[in-house]
Amino acid sequence: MTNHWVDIKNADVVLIMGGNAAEAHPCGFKWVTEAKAHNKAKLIVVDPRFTRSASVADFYAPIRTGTDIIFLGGVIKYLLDKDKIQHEYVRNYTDFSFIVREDFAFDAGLYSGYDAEKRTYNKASWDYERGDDGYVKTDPTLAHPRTVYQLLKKHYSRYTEDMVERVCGTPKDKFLKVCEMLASTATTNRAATILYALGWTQHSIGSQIIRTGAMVQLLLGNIGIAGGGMNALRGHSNIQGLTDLGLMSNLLPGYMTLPNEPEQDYGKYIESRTLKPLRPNQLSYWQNYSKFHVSLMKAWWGQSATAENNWAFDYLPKLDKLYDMLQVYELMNQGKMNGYIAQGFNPLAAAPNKAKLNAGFAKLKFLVIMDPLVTETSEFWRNAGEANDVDPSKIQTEVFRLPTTCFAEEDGTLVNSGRWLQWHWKGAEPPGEAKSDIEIMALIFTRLRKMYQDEGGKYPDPIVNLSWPYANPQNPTAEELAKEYTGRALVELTDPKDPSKVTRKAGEQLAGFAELRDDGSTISGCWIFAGAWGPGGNLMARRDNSDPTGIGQTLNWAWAWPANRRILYNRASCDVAGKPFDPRRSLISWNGKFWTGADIPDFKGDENPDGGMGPFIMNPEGVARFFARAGMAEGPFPEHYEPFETPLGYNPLYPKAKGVTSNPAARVFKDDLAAMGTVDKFPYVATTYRLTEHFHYWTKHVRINSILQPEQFVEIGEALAKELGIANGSRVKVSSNRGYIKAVALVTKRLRALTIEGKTVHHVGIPIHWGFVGLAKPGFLTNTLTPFVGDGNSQTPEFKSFLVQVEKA
Ligand SMILES: Nc1nc2c(c(=O)[nH]1)N[C@H]1C(S)=C(S)[C@@H](COP(=O)(O)OP(=O)(O)OC[C@H]3O[C@@H](n4cnc5c(=O)[nH]c(N)nc54)[C@H](O)[C@@H]3O)O[C@H]1N2
Ligand SMILES: Nc1nc2c(c(=O)[nH]1)N[C@H]1C(S)=C(S)[C@@H](COP(=O)(O)OP(=O)(O)OC[C@H]3O[C@@H](n4cnc5c(=O)[nH]c(N)nc54)[C@H](O)[C@@H]3O)O[C@H]1N2
Ligand SMILES: [Mo]
Repeated sequence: MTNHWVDIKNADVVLIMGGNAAEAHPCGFKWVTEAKAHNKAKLIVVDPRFTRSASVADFYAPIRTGTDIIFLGGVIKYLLDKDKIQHEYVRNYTDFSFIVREDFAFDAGLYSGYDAEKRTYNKASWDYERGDDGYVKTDPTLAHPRTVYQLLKKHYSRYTEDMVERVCGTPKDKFLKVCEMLASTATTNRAATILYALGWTQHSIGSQIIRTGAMVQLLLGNIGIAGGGMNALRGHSNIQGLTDLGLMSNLLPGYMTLPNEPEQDYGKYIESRTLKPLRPNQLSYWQNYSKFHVSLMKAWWGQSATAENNWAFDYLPKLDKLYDMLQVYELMNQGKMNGYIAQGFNPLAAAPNKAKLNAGFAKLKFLVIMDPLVTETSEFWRNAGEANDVDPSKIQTEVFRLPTTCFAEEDGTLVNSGRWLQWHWKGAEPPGEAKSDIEIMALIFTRLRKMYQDEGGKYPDPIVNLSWPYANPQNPTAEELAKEYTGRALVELTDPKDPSKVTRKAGEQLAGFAELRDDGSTISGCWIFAGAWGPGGNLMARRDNSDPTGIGQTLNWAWAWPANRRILYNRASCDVAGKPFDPRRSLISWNGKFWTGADIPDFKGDENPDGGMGPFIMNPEGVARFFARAGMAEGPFPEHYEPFETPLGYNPLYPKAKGVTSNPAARVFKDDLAAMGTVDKFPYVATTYRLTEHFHYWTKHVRINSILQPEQFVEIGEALAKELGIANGSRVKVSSNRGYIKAVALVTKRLRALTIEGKTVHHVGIPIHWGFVGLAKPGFLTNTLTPFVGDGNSQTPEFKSFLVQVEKA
């Protein structure tokens, strides 16, 4: 979230699109209720299903799955045509006036630089034009035909309200009503927030859907203000912490990136990430990359990371390719993996195309499961009587189950969607043989290290030199780890301007990332967390909910990254001179000497507004981007592509063009492309989702949840049920090109047929929670059906839109 849960109460308009907060985030949803009750906020829900969020909305509009870019692109066109944009904001705080290179082009669904063979782009032309001074050229009049503004206007001119109705199936009057409600927040005294989750992410064009939403918010001046923002409602309680700590295959902690294979040179690695300002007087905060990076390497390898060995740069793996989830199961299927560790992860249930997962696991030599529960993955070899089962007598995979504790049985911290690190305390002793994840990993690590010490190996250095300074090496404490990832001084630090002044004693915790250095004198395992455990102690454990300004800025409750800042880009809540656009919900302001207010300024604290520094200090431009440059896999402006399994079979933006029906830069492998189903055999659009009464695949082990939702069902609209002669409560078989499931039919008014390009399209709704272990009635894994294809940027699978056939069972 750019903002945070409590801040939702400040909104005048709430758009829930691509999520179902009332059911998947019922506790957070209370802030929507607060906004409605105390702020007269209007709630809009856009969803293919009439959800519980929709049932309390002021306005609901249906949409076909996977077409949100058409819808939001239509909103962009509406706002530009009707001049419902916040001019001062857009002119000063975005790249509207920037001039794009002459060789940048877009034609019939493809941007310049496409390589059809490799299904990727050479992105060189996706950039701004530079002047002789090295800075980007601009045209403040916006008249130049290659300004971002002109290109944007041209790009979305095709996204008409008729196109929205034809492609999304959203009736025109409903679409226009949503536009009108959003447009009401283009003024400085009104704010809209966008809340989204998997209905936007789980598509082969998911990241670009989210960008389109962000562009709408920028036009309206809704980023950086109270009650505004782009708010990703995250999933598991600590999934935000997972990405923060760099657990994606290509990330290092704090959104730094691993080197790629050609990047063997440390100097060049650092230089390419130390982004120089693209406009005069901009801060471009990533210029501090080396300070964050060296402090990380010192945290990991201590005295073995020295200036002489480039801070142990050789210890870092260099990526030959991305190792995202889809890649890993592809490699497993190719027989290129020996072992796999699933820690707190049930991939057989959670990943797409169960048959492919099963085939992959069957090729492993060993599979390690770290989990408090028995999972489907740990019993993938069991013949549960489903199609695509493996034959246990024919496979060699050895499965090890290591029982772990769960969060309630240990101390630690969880990062919520609002970026708050909240400490929690152990509430119970673990049962049986369970050990904490930390202890299990420490035990594996210390044994591995001993083997390398005793027996040597190809490259033992990164293992034997790993810094492991914990009191009990076999079981580090949460406190020890927290102090390490937040950061401390290794030696006495002095003020660079006045070396006689000691700023930190050796061993003292640091107050924030501004204190990090690239000379090896500081450590921080995750620079964005620096200060969370500061010189004064553990700020994550704070529980003071006082809210001095009444807008939910409880700065003494827990700690938010970065720097305890609650609302990102909050400099943009003020005009150029530093005066709040909306004094009623002021976050910060310039008092003549420094920035101050209800939040921690997202800016240089003493930067005089006269200098012209932009509010988006992480971007080298200093402003927000409509034109994403080379940042995205499929192009600088989001474009609509159909889901890989499309009910149309063509892209309605260019019905005759080849190769642009679905995302030309998606994550997909050859065999999986061949396994896509077509509309002649699989005529209905399926989407998958969760229920309030279950949490994924674990609560089926809990008696009360299994009583609340005992048996697998699929939702079918009344019109389709009638057409197929299916009665409510009867059993149906739902198949895709990859397999089938059988479940009870729930015939409902909540799923209505849509008219798309003149033909009737039905949606089928499939909850995800059933499987073959647990107390609930055994069911089929929903992911038997889903296609093995993902977003080109995040590699998130397309769980939300695929084709199925439905028959009586
Ligand atoms: N009770 C409960 N709560 C949970 C979870 C759980 O398992 N149980 N899981 C947690 C996790 S890990 C996550 S990631 C979150 C997920 O939170 P959500 O994303 O809110 O959960 P989903 O049920 O997947 O809901 C997605 C919604 O998007 C809609 N949708 C599908 N396709 C489209 C589309 O193309 N466009 C639009 N506009 N909408 C679409 C679906 O109809 C559905 O209502 O929930 C978390 N909360
Ligand atoms: N078709 C379809 N597929 C989906 C989705 C969808 O919407 N549709 N949603 C996707 C999403 S958003 C998600 S997040 C995934 C979820 O996929 P998973 O994360 O694989 O699903 P969970 O059942 O939440 O599995 C988490 C496991 O962690 C275990 N666990 C709990 N606490 C601890 C602990 O402290 N330590 C360890 N080691 N284990 C612990 C639980 O017992 C559980 O078995 O599913 C994805 N798959
Ligand atoms: Mo999730």
